[in-house]
Amino acid sequence: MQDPALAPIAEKVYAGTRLSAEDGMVLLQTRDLHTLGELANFVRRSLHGDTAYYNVNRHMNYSNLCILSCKFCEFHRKPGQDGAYEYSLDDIRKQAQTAVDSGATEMHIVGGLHPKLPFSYYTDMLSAIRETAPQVHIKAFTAVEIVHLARISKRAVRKDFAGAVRAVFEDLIEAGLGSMPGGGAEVFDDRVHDEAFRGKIRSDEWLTVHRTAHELGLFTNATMLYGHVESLEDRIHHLCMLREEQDHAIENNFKGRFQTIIPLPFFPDGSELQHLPGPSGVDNLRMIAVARLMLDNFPHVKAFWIMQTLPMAQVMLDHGADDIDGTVVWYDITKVEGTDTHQEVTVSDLKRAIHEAGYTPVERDTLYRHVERDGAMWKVAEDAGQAVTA
Ligand code: V47
Repeated sequence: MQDPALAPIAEKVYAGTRLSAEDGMVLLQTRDLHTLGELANFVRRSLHGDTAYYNVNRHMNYSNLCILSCKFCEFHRKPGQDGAYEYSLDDIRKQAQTAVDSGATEMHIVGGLHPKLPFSYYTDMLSAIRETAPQVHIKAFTAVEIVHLARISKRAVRKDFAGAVRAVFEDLIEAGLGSMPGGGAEVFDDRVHDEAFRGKIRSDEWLTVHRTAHELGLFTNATMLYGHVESLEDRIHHLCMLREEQDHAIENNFKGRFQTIIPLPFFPDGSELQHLPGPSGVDNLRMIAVARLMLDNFPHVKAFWIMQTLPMAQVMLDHGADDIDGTVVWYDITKVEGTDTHQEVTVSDLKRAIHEAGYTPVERDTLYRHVERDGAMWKVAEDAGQAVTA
């Protein structure tokens, strides 16, 4: 061990003791990446052995029109602006059919906060997908979209925020919603919020939306967008808040929980923050490891290969990550610098990458149940329960 400051933290990790925010700060600043990776790998291997998960999914961004103008986001457009679009129900049905044809187990659906579309558009969207692709799991709408839907469906958001959100979820679940993605969390800090994404919901609202989803039995994910105007303290605070929220779900026996943390490296290009350098490879590796070590009650850590790149995701499997996400991706929100916005790899590419990194590839569905596949045909393995609960 090169950094003696890591010794007491290592003791805690091997004893299964929860790390403090101060420990998190030491981990984020150490130059001893080797020991950091080793500790994260210890936790990752005790939860998942040599399994590395991937899935077969399709992303659909139904519209890029957005009433917000977050500085880090280069996806949003205003009405009439070049490149603005929105999908019709027919477009959505076609996307659902493509998901079926490509053997996807999941559609991951998010969009901007559209200025005009009525609430019925969203429930019709889910119903249309349900009809066209009954087997495909619908993971849709970030917390900020859910709040937008509560507002446009004229629910009493101001008077009873949680009640309004609950009512929206009930309608969406009835129309086919299966779970929630982790987007829109950014970094839970008011200064960063006001500087980089003013107008978006704040941390307490983001967490209330996820809490309500968990109460209703929905599994959700959580992200952290880092490498922009936040401080290292902000990152640790963000992780601690997520950990607390997960404690709450566990203590209250909610049927739903957070499944995975997805650290998202900020890509400056095309955004209003493009003067910033964005995080380095070392920072990305460190963030995955620290997320694994701090979030002792999250079963999974996802190295989203689209944003991390596949070679980095391979290395991350040894630094705390157990999941690299999907194969067939149609993604505009999160483009990787210098590449096409539509990323696609085959199952064989992902399996090869995982094998090469020394792990056993396991296809999962959205809820981390193992999947048995024959080409585009698939089923959840008979012995597949919820894979791991941390
Ligand atoms: O919410 C926006 C982020 C998120 C930029 O739940 C940016 O399984 C980097 O949430 N640079 C969307 N990131 C992606 C997301 C996600 C991805 C994969 C899996 C899951 C899951 C969720 O992308 C947004 C925002 O935080 N983002 N702009 C940018 N310039």
